[in-house]
Amino acid sequence: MNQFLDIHPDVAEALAQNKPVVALESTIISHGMPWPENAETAKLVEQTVRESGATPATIAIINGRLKVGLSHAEIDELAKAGLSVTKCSRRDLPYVIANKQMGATTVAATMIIADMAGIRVFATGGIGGVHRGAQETFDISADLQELGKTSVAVVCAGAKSILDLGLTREYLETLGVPVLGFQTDALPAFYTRTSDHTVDYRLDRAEQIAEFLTAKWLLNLDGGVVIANPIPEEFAMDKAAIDSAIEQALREANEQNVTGKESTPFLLARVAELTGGNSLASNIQLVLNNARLGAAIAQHYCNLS
Ligand code: PSU
Ligand code: MN
Repeated sequence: MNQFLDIHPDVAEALAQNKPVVALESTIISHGMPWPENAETAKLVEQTVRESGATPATIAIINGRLKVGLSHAEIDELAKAGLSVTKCSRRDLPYVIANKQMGATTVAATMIIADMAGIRVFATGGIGGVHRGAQETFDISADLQELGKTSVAVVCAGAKSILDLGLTREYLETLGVPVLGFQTDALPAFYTRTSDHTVDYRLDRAEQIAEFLTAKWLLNLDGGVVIANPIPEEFAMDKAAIDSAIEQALREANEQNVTGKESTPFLLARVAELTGGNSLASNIQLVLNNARLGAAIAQHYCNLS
C-alpha cells in the first residue's frame, strides 16, 4: 500500500470483500460547479452510488494525504474553497503532497489514485481532451495520456464541445484507448446526447461493458477505457443555445489569453454563466446518471473477477 494513501474504512472493507466501488473526482467539485450546488451534488452522487449497490470513493488530497473516500466535512471544505484549491493533474501531485496541501484531483489524478487503491471504475461528468486550436497551442489534457496507461474505466457523458471532439477521438485511438457508447452509436457531447462523431463500440448492457473490461485487463492491455453515457433525454439541452455559449466562451478565453490549467475551468464557468441555471441542472443530472451506470458496471465487474 502506498505510504501517502488513506483509504476510508467503508471503501477498504468493500475492496477487501470484492464488493463494487466507484471512484469519484474532486476537481468537478472545486472547479466544475459553483458553491453550494457543488457540495450538494457531490453528496448526492455518493448517495446515488450507494442506492445503486456500490460504495462511493470520492478522491482528493487533504493535508498532503491521498484520500480515497471523503467525509462530508471534507467535501464541504473542498467545495467552499473552490478555485483556491490546487487543481491537481499528474504533474501537480508531488508538490501538493510534499507541502501537505489540499488538492482537487482531475480525471487523470483521480485515475492514478483509484488505481493505487485497486478501484477499476470511476464515474464523472466530462473528461478533458484535445482543445480546439491545439494544432497551434498544444493544449491537450493530461487526462488523455493517463487513459493511455492507467487501468481505470471512466464513465462520462462524453466531452464538452469546448474541445475538438474529432481530434480527441484521434488522440485516444493513437493511445489505444477504447471509447464505448452505452446504448449509443454517437459520441455524446455532454449537454447533448449526440455529436458528429461515433464511438468505437456500442454496448447496450452494463454486463457487456464489464465483460469488455475483464477481457482488456486479463490480456494485460494496460490503460483506461472511456464509457460514454448520454445525458438523459429529458435533461438534454438545446444544441444551438449551448453551441453559441461555447463559441462566446472560447472567444473570451482567446481575448484574455487564458492558457494552461486555467483554460478548462475558465471555459466551464463561462459556459455555465452564459446558459444560466439550465446547464448546471443538466450537469448535475448527467453526473447522477453516470454514477448509476458506474455502480452497475462495478457490480458486474466484481461478479466476473
Ligand atoms: N470537463 C467537464 N467538467 C469538469 C472537467 C472537465 O465537463 O469538471 C475537469 C475534470 O476534472 C477534468 C479536468 O479532468 O477538468 C480537465 O482539465 P484540463 O483540461 O486542464 O486537463
Ligand atoms: Mn490544458
